Amino acid sequence: MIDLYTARTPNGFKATVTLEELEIPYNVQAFNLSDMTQKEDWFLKINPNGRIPAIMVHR
Ligand SMILES: N[C@@H](CCC(=O)N[C@@H](CS)C(=O)NCC(=O)O)C(=O)O
Repeated sequence: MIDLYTARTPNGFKATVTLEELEIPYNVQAFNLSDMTQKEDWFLKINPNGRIPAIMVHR
């Protein structure tokens, strides 16, 4: 399964549109970037640059 971390921005939409077009199932966690969740320690372990979009693949 894929976890998609995204937000309502053009870069965020790119990842969502790609997964939708490929018909790949995914869970979505949408951030409000002004909350700065993308800079929290748990998210920096997923994407060290602290930006969305990010995808985590669970095998
Ligand atoms: N090419 C960039 C695009 C990501 C990007 O710029 N994301 C912005 C939103 S469109 C972001 O997360 N901004 C919040 C921040 O920098 O704290 C990357 O993947 O590193």
